[in-house]
Amino acid sequence: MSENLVIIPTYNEKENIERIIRYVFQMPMSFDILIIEDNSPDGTADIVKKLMQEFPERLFIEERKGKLGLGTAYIHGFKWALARDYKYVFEMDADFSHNPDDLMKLHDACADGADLSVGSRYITGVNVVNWPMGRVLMSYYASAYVRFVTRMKTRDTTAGFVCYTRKVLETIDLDKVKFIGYAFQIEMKYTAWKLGFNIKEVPIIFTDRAEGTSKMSKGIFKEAIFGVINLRWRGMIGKIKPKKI
Ligand SMILES: Nc1nc2c(ncn2[C@@H]2O[C@H](COP(=O)(O)OP(=O)(O)OP(=O)(O)O)[C@@H](O)[C@H]2O)c(=O)[nH]1
Ligand SMILES: [Mg+2]
Repeated sequence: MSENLVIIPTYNEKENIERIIRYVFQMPMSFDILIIEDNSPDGTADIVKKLMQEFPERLFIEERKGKLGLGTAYIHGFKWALARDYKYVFEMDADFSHNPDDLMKLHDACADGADLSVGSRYITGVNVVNWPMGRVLMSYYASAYVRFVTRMKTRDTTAGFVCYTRKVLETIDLDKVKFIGYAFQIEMKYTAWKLGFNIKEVPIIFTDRAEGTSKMSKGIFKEAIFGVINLRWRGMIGKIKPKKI
């Protein structure tokens, strides 16, 4: 068993899943992979299960009944990781928007003392490749809006390329995490920050997916816009507390 676990949620990623799994397993640092599969109609799960025979004890799958959203997929994965001995737990998309090589940078930031490291698109300008300008601007201003409302210093608050040290996931009350889309990413970072953990941003280049289709929806934006105000409110009235043991 590696001390690193990469959680990859998937919904219809048959074009990407095998390639990304093989890529991670040939990297110089050792990572286990857990796929959280939401019963993709395109047969993503079958591809993973076949690869599991080739990579026993390194590749795992958790299958859920249907598309239940990114946030709950990660919560499921975090609990799975905590039930085992992993020290560093990563979030990564299946679609190569996140360059797997950057997993090592995220790992090193935590090994050097960060409680949580974030692969950030907005440290040195805007590092996004192939997104339409409208989406770049929206994401950039969304991040500014989140910083304004929450007072957090993290620049890329909606980032989904993250390394959590075990301590952070043990301290956050995972059953109280509410949101499922981009707001989930903001909520996790805000909660960690409120609980006193230190967050280190590592610059990455984000590339739009080349294969497969987007699962983004309007509901996810709405959740983020109102969710941020709700988060700040919960933070102000002292509702964000560590998990009771
Ligand atoms: N298990 C699970 N995975 C999901 C769900 N929604 C999205 N994903 C996965 O989460 C990751 C990010 O989703 P994307 O569709 O790439 O979302 P995005 O990056 O905002 O949008 P695009 O890059 O434009 O497609 C991918 O690996 C998806 O397969 C879901 O409901 N359940
Ligand atoms: Mg994507």
